Amino acid sequence: MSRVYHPSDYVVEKSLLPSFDEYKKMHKKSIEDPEGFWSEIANEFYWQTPYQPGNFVSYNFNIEKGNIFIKWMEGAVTNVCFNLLDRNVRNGHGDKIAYYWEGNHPDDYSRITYKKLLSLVCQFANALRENGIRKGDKVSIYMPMVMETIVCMLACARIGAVHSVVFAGFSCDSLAERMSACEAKVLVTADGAWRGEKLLNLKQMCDDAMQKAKTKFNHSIEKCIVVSHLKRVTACGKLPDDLSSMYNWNDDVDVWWHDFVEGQSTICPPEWMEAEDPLFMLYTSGSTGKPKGVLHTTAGYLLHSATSFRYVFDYRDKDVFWCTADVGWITGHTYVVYAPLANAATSLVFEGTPFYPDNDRYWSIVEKYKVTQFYTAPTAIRSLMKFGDGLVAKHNLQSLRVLASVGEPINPEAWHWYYNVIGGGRCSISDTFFQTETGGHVLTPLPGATPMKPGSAGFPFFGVEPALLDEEGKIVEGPGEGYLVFARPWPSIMRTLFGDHDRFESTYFSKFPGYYCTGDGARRDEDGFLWVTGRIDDMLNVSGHLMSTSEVEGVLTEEPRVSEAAVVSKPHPVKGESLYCFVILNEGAKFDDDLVNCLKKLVRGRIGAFAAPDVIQYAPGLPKTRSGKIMRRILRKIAIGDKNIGDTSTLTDPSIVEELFKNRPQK
Ligand code: 6R9
Repeated sequence: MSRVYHPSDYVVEKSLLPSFDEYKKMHKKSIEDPEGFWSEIANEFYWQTPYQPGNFVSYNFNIEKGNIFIKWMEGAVTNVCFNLLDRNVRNGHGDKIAYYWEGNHPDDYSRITYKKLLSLVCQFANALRENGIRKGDKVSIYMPMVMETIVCMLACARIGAVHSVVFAGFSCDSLAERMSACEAKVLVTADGAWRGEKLLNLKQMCDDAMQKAKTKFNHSIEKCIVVSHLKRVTACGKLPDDLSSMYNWNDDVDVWWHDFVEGQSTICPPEWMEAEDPLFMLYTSGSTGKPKGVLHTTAGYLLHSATSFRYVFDYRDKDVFWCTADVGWITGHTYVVYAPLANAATSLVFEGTPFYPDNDRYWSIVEKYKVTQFYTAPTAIRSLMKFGDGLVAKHNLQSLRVLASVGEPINPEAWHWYYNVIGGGRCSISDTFFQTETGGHVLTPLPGATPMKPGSAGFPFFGVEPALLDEEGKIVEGPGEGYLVFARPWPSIMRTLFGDHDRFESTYFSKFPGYYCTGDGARRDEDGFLWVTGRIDDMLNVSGHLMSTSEVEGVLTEEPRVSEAAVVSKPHPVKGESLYCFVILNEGAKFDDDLVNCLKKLVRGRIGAFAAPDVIQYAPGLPKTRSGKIMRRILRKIAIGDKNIGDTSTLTDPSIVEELFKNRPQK
């Protein structure tokens, strides 16, 4: 029964794509003639060796016919950093602002032009080269949202090193695991950073991670490059008088960023890269076992990220684009770093939180910089909605034209608030569905062109051919629900999981031969709109952070008092989902507040603060089938207190269900 919203005249007037018919025509061309469609876009970029016509894309998506592979523009040679910076400077954008930087404290801000960014990138790239970093070497990045983070990523791209950014909210265990898995030679970090009034001891986390990497994974970091950040920003809480007491310093490994780049030339010849050479990898949680190193390559990622940015945000010259995502996520990689720069855009990088110094920080930033496109996550929208409309009304948000959302399904209530209160009923909303694995948007409305329904991610982006499949792999035509899959590659789909092509094939291509399987479910309505309904594997999405239930269960059972654990997702009004954990105890162990607190702390420490469980429930046993499988469907019902649990006849001990209902913590 959802209403259709058509793009307002305000958006349509000068839109790059002013009608739905125009979208359909372009989408059709992108499917029928990928080479014709994408080569036109490729022509805007610089190629050291141009692509060979006729060989634009080759792939195998069918595991029954052999190995899965995807290649775009084979034979072409280029450098992504050169296209983002040198090309734009040569085209007259040297003095254009690439980024406004807004610090955690409102008194801290700066800006940087394309020309200046290029020279900083070259200096850092030269320093990396001087220290022996070459094409194919891996660089881990554990940083706050500061300019050096972007400089470092682009410097890697310039010399062909492969960066692996680890979100600075991850624990030192997670960092140790990720930097060892990618065999990083270098780790780049900062001494610390403020998030609101909270001090993040980043260097100390890196010290612990380097130690763990050595003892647990036998992996050593050659150089740890540290940005001296705390001294140059306003302290938002207590700081030790002697900053050096916050961390260890090992002269053999640690070096300050400013010393590292000292005396380096601002000119650095790029490493010319093959179209399918790796650009970066980014770790994401897998439903079982270790995190997956999603690998993206050069030419295809450049094409798709640049194109999606242009159309999905309807970016125009003089616009100020703001994506609030941290660069530790794919959204930050693509839509804070690579895509805006590929379009010579001006964008904003924000270091802080929406709640500091006040709950209207986002709106005051929109007003201060006259932001035209604002891109955030439903969890942020929901948490800001709670403070009412008054805080929004204090600010002039007239500059906004396009609003966008990413990370999880946006509930219609939040959508309407975003549309009416933030967008004043005048802006388009792009509900962008994508994944670390897809590199860029794959389902999304396009401002000016696509009608919108609150909560629907709309239609496929150019080059993307979605399908819904039932459990048997049969295509669901017309209205219906099923597994969301894609029938062909678009340029920025991942190419492999680093070091584990078998896992790549089995995770994404084995369930339905011939298709890339997203792991999400989706519904198509009678008007053809697609609605992503959420994960269908054992994954949780808490405030847009993906994690697997088995990952959390593994941590819970590390506690000696716990013998078995089962984790399910429980709907949460702000976070979208939250963790509800059942634990079975070892003989003689007691379930008390101490245990609950220990377990919560353990999960925070092992995975990250965002993973902290909301509820831990004592379980005398778990509902299991005769084959020993935990029936999570029933646990999810217990978590929400819904006694309507359906058939329990396959359980070995149905009485356990009643006991678990009785045991629910009273909160
Ligand atoms: C970009 C990003 C991917 C998972 C994805 C899905 C969920 C992302 C969504 C959405 C509904 C949207 N997701 N965007 N669900 N509507 N607009 O978040 O990447 O961290 O890899 O997560 O997030 O479940 O499969 P990533």
